[in-house]
Amino acid sequence: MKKMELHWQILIGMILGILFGFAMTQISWGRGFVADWIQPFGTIFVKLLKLIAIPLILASLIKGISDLKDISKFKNIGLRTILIYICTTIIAISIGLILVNILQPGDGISQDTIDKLTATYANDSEVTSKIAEASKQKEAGPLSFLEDMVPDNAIMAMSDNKLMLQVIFFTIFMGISMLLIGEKKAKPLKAFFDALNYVVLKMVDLIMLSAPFAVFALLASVVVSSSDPDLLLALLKYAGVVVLGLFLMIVFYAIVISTIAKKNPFWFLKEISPAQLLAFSTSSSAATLPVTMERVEEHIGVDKEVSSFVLPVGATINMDGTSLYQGVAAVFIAQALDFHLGIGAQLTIVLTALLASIGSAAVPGAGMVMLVIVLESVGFPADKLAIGLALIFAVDRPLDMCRTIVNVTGDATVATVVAKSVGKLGEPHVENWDDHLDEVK
Ligand code: DAS
Repeated sequence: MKKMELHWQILIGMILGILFGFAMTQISWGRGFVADWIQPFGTIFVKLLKLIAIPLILASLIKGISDLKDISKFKNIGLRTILIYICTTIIAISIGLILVNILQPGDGISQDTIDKLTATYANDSEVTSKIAEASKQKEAGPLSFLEDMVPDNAIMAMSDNKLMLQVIFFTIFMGISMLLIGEKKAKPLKAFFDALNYVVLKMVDLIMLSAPFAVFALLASVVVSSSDPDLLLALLKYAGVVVLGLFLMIVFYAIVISTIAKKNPFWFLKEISPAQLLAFSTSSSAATLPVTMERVEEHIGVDKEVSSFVLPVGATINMDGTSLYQGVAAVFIAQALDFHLGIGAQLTIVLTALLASIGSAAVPGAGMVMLVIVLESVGFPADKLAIGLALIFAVDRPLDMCRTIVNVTGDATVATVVAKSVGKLGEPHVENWDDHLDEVK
């Protein structure tokens, strides 16, 4: 009997996890049981994926650059990638601002609901820590993100996923230097990274064998930790505007895949669906990166020369879902707290949300930290920041899961478009995931 395709296995794991989570909320000891005995398996899975993200970036980026015949092609890929990333992020923020101004989810929020949300979350340690983290980032200078990109210790940089940009910087520097010393001298090092690349991709396969069970644990944990339903209901319109905007971004990507990459958009979305489902389950682009790379290279047919640069860079600086969310959340909070935002302020939001999404780390909840910077950029009163974040905190985790899907889908779309534009979009190498897994047996 043909084995079930991976994305169906993951989807079933997610659905069972959600049902199990709800069942556990009906039992007095249920929440504790999930936290103590189920959640750790989800945490271990996310840690395993993050564990191999850095070696994978190192190996595939070195291979991608050292396979190039000349540097100019790499400059070409790099320039196109950054430009297209900026364009998709600006489109995402604009969609968010248009929707939130038309649908006005912040109007009509009762003062009673605001007071209840404030009382519940304004002093929550997560809310206050995000404000503190944002003000720390704000103190840094305008070019701090450039300074942060250069590691002063390559090994240390590889020890922390948040420093992924530093690993990318170091790897590009090393890859270009390998090109410059000539093929003969670089041969042993190139052979090492080629082998490392195969090993790490095999590790992705092995880790993914546990994906259905891991997403069961992750989703059960999210359900048991969710906020009380009536607060969720009060924020339903706001959450609906964000989800509608995210859905429109997926439609936008589908149009781009069809018209520019000349590929069937439904086929494209199906082939990257395991990465999207993991993005949803883990809320982390960094953790999902190894799977995104494997799907884009082997199931879409994007050459490693492109994917090995575009995807790791995208996971750190291209967060279309997050930037759309920041546009909607900033205006929603202003509407709910009667803080008027003119068109000038909203254009400022476009710029700061673009920079904020570049600065957001590819980890759960990062987008909310950068939201503080977006709010401060339009003069939002500092003493109301905690209230503002409290208004959206109850639904932030499920929205983080949704926006991370869009972040990952945007990266995969841009990788496909860039590959098409430089003639590096071939045919998929693996018929389906089963062929991959059979190799693992
Ligand atoms: N969870 C982040 C990511 O990994 C996005 C966010 O927090 O907005 O993409």
